[in-house]
Amino acid sequence: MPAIEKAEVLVTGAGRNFVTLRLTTSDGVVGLGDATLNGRELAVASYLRDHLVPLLIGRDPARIEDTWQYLYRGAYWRRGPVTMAAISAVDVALWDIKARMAGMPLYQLLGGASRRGCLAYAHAMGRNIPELLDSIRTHLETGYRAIRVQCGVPGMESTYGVAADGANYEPAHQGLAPAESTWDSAAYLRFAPALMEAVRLEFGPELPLLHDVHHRLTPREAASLARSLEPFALFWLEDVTPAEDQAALRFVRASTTTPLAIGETFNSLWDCQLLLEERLIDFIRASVTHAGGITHMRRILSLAELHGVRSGMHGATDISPVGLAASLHLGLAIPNFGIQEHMPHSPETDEAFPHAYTLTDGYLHPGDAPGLGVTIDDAAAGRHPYAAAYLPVNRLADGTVHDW
Ligand code: EZ4
Ligand code: CO
Repeated sequence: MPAIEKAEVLVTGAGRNFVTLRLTTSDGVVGLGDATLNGRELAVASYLRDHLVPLLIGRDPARIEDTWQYLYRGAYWRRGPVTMAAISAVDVALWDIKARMAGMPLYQLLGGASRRGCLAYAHAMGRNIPELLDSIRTHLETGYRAIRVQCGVPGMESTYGVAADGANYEPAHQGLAPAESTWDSAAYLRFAPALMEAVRLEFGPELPLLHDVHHRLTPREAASLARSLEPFALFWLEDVTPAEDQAALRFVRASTTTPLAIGETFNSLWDCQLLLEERLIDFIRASVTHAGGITHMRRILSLAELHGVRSGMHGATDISPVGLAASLHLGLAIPNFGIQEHMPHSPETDEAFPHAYTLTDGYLHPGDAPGLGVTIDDAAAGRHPYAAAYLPVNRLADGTVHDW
């Protein structure tokens, strides 16, 4: 029986901070798992190094389900983003090993391809409407077929999803404390319908449009926004309310026909159980990286399928190429795939994580290399050390801390 012989926790700042688990078996088979938790990276690195790695050495890499149960139930302390990111990394690395041993791309072990590729959506943004329209045009020229639109709000200095300098948007900022931003729900609610109207006028009714509210509204405000956007027929409206309050979406759901997506911060089935069982959402945003790996995400997506909810896995740059590849293998195989978020990684990140996945005509495909199809280039990763970085903290005009 082969055994897990080596377990390395690799921390790099290649393009941004990433934590990767690399398992090596006694047969020399290597598997990778993404353990990146944006702004709290070293907590997961420690959880892995100090608590999981000692338990992994000598275990049978073939026993994926048993290892998952051992690490989840066996800890007594269940769930939480740090624990679940660590378990996810172990789980994905074991699936990578199993698929490499089988000589197959992982999606083959998950039931084979259910589609030609995973429809991706790009992030378009502008500090104002003309800049946003240009950004949408550029992304359509690149081949994307679905676009998330985020725009600066008149009267607000900055907002989620829009780079202050018009460059690529990256929400985490290097430094020893978070940057702070100011938020005004009323200004945003006044502006949002005009924004979507301008986009529809320019690009017509067919282009799938997405928008991320990023957890900032009350249920009443969210319902009002979702209703005001109905004429513009969004593909989805994301994270309208703070995600830990599942029951808040009952009122929003009952108030509007705008499709709803939520869940990028979820880390277990229990975070979305009510949403799925009561059919309060259309798309579940949970990711392989943060919600327990392939093993647990399959359960989430199976429950979602039962209730007519489709996948919309989180795919921002803080999901590493290892995490994105895992999402693509799963997304290609499941029956209820919806869409995959795609925020291209920087050249430094791509160089550190050579990968087989491709983007063609707006569709991502995991490729046909055995396993996940991703490796880590130690030299390239090693050239960029970890540097502390945080997601911003949001405040209202009077200084009250608000959801970011
Ligand atoms: O704020 O990935 O839909 N995408 C998002 C992202 C998240 C970051 C958090 O780490 O909301 O921009
Ligand atoms: Co989001």
